[in-house]
Amino acid sequence: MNKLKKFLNKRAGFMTMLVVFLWIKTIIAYYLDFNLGVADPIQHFILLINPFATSIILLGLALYINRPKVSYIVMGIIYLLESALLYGNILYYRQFTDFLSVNTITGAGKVSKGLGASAANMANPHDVIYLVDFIIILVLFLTHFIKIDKSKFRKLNAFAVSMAGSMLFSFNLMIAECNRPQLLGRTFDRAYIVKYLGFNSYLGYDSIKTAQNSQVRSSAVGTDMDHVLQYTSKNYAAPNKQYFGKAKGKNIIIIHLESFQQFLIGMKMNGQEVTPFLNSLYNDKNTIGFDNFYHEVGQGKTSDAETMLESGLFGLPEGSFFTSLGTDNTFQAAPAILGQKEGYTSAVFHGNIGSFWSRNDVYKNMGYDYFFDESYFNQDTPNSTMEYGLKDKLMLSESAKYLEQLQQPFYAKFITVTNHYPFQLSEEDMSSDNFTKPDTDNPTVNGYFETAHYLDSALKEFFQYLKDSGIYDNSMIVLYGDHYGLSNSQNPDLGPLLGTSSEDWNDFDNASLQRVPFMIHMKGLKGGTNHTYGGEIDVLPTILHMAGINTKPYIEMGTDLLSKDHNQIVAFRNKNFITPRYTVLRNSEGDHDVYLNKTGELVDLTDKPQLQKKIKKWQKMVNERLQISDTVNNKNLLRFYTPANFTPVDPKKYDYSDQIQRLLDTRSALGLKSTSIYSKNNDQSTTSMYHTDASELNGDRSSIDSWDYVESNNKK
Ligand code: GP9
Ligand code: MN
Repeated sequence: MNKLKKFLNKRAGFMTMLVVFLWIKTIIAYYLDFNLGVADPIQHFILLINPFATSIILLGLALYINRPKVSYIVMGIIYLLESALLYGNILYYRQFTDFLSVNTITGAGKVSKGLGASAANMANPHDVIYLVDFIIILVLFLTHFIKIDKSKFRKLNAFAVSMAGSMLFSFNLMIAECNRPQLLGRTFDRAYIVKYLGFNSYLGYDSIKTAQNSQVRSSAVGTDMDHVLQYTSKNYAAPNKQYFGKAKGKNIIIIHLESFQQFLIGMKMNGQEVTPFLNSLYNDKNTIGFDNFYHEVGQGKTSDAETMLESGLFGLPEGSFFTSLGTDNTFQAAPAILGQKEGYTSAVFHGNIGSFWSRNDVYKNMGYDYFFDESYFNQDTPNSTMEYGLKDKLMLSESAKYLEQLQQPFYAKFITVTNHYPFQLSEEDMSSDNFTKPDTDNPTVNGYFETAHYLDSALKEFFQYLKDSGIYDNSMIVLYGDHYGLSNSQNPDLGPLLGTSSEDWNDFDNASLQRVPFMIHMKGLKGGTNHTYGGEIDVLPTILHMAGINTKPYIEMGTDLLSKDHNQIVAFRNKNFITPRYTVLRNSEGDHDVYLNKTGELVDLTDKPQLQKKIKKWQKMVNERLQISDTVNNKNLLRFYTPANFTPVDPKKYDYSDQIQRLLDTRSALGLKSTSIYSKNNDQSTTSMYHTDASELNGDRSSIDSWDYVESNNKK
């Protein structure tokens, strides 16, 4: 006891006690109050150590102060602020399942909901745990168990403490990066940064980002839009009369095929089709199936695909647009346009946590009426979820009970996840039709075919339901692959399955594999395979034209794929590009490697000055396109521009926390005028028309059809 007393009466000893107290509180909060999805032992370990580094660095700052009393007071203030940040996050998380960012704390953000009065209602009896330390410290001082250490604290020692903190931080960052590569580069989820690096680092990181953003923004002026408007009007492609308005007034169902590449379409494995249902859909006479359609995502992967498809602008050169700017930017996106022009109700269905890619904020800016994230789905069934959320068969089948309540016409997006890296299915989900995956030495490659096969089977069930419930007859269904599933490093192992040896595999082959499916399917649509070159950036004008909406007033970087004026130069996010004839990639020296698409051979440019000139011209066009998009996004220029007859979206009007009640209220308020499938079906549910062989359910739908689970969750 005496030893302890002696130790605590030293300045460093007192600081150690504060570090330990903060650590205990944070760990309790991690496990008791937050749902951080800690999966493996390494993640538990990271969680246990991550509060140390930054609290040592921060509290250690007080050690540099000479005057003992001041040093203790400053240390106390830092401790108080740290505790407040922790408890503030706890309260905030209880209400919003999210963490405090700089914008939420200062109340500056557009969708930010500050810690208002309601936060106080979020207090819990067990919160006393977070006060105990203060009582202990107070008692220790009052009883003179601890006194202020009057001796001098050497600067060198203070520096040693800072160094120790910094080294610990580097170690923490290193194992975090090993466990989750590109943690800070992609910043997919605030919860991930907190889980790996703690609250202080998250707030520090967020402050840097926020400061950078606001600097770029504050320099922007309304006239910056002039150049952008000139560009979009010059590059506008008028709709094709044959298709314009063909889907007017119909429901639009967007199906996001996770990591799904075009090469899977039509492919056979051991004599069996990998994706029999999608193959039949692709070849259906009512489907326009594109075979030269490319994904154009950057580090923001799924979120970049969503950005392009719905906002008509590219993702960013680094990181994810959704997480870095999407929570604050002004959008003129598909849900709002369709809602305002044609009265669409919009909704997203996705079996992952709502904060992933900051979707719960970005969707509000886009004007999405509903967002059914994982909390709206029953996850209690054993084995129902994987790393990125609920398995597709469960998510799609459970969505039916919400879909049937939406007022028609609806714009509904379904984001699948099961076909996501590492492409591992559990034993029970392996196909009952004995699909045998390939047997290469690379388990990721092999698994990819199996999860794709699963996704295909999930979609088959979904389509059958759409048909049986009658939704199909009145809907346009759009399917797209968001990005590659197998990365360039895996591709050589895939080569032999595609008829190219691993040794001969090259950059042209990698670029060709960036093709993803894009299909538009609608009863009565004149379909066929369309060889037009295009990419994700072109989807928004294509769909809006199908819906009969004039896209001229909107800032869209792509052009309608069905238009005679469509621009067929496909720009990748890294500025490489593809034309109908050539694939143009910059090599490590910064020169262009030009391949002929037809044969894949490298073109010798030395005696082809004409072609050289053309390449330069195309490159300039590609750069301009990407750069204009980046300027609009970085400077948040759409806040200065409102398209004719468009009302800016007010994100504060959207709330995804009590959607069940909202669906019910809307239905009863409309009475006989309600247009939902449920109402049209004489107030009868259609969920029994959904048949799934999802193994987790054992044929019993009761758990997913009932609203009880969600309602009880809602009230929590
Ligand atoms: C998770 C999912 C995956 O919600 O959308 O995102 P990704 O890793 O493909 O970008
Ligand atoms: Mn994805």
